[in-house]
Amino acid sequence: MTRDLQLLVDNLRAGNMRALSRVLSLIEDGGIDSTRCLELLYPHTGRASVIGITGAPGAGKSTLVDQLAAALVSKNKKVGILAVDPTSPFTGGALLGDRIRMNHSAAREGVFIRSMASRGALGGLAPRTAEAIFALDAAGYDSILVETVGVGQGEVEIIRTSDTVIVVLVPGMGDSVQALKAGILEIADIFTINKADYEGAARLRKELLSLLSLGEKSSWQPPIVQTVASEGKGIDELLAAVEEHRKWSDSSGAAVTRRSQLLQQTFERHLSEELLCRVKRHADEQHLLPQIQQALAARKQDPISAADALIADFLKSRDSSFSPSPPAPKKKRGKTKQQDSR
Ligand SMILES: Nc1nc2c(ncn2[C@@H]2O[C@H](COP(=O)(O)OP(=O)(O)O)[C@@H](O)[C@H]2O)c(=O)[nH]1
Ligand SMILES: [Mg+2]
Repeated sequence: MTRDLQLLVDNLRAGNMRALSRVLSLIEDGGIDSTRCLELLYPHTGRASVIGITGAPGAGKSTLVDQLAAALVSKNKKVGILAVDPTSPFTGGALLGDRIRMNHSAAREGVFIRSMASRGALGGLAPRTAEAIFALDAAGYDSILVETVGVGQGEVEIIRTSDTVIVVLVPGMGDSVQALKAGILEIADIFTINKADYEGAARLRKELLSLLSLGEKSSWQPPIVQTVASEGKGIDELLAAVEEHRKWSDSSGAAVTRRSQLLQQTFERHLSEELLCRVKRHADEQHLLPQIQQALAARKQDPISAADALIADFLKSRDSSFSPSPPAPKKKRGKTKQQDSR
């Protein structure tokens, strides 16, 4: 299996898009193959520049992404697109819409598009965006564009995977106030007022400037770029702002800090996901859950001590299975290392 994965990663590195798709599926599924793949990919990462595009549904993110991709391709960049849309898990209409809207990109050489379903709605797991970025990075994509809908904590987390975050606002939608609420203002490196062909672009710009003047002062002041994505207007200015931000990040040290924070965050996320998964599996295998649920329902035990007791039980079972000279096996606890590893 390991040799197969090595071959898969070699093919991905050689530019085979099918291998890249397969690796992304493994990553989305999680599990041991995903872990092994990431291990093989990781030494080849750290080169790509990641641009996050966030904003309300319908703001024109996909249209912008398509235009940005086209502009980057014309500068001989290899472009990868990750569309993370929590409002359209698996078969949602918006997903299909995105595919159609971005089909210019799909047809363009050097552009790879992947839609990632947010697992938020289904299982509470954040989509493995950071890991997917590793795969595209190792596959030699110079620029990776990540599109997400800017609502909720999950998306803020996704957008932190980016070197530069573009927040897309639209005139006449009361966006500036909404943005402030969702904490989006804080994460914006660049603002785009898209649909600048609509009335109210100048007013939105003014509102935004006054909101920004209230915020913390930093050596980077987010520029505000006006675009009409559907007509390809303002795209060069937007890319110039991205380039400016990259230069500032590199020279100020912000880029290094942000990337190491991302690695730390990915480490912690995996740690908690993996531990939760293992403890739950243990509870399942030992048929502990009905008992716990009953005790909780009858208010015989509080939820905190129930969780602590389960963790203690899990750790005890691990101790006996990992101990170099295990004590006499307990009944129904004859767990082996193999059973427990993913
Ligand atoms: N008038 C106008 N329409 C736009 C502009 N940009 C995008 N659109 C349209 O807005 C709609 C939503 O765009 P889309 O890219 O799917 O938005 P997303 O949900 O943020 O990804 C589409 O019908 C686009 O053609 C723009 O700058 N001006
Ligand atoms: Mg979209």
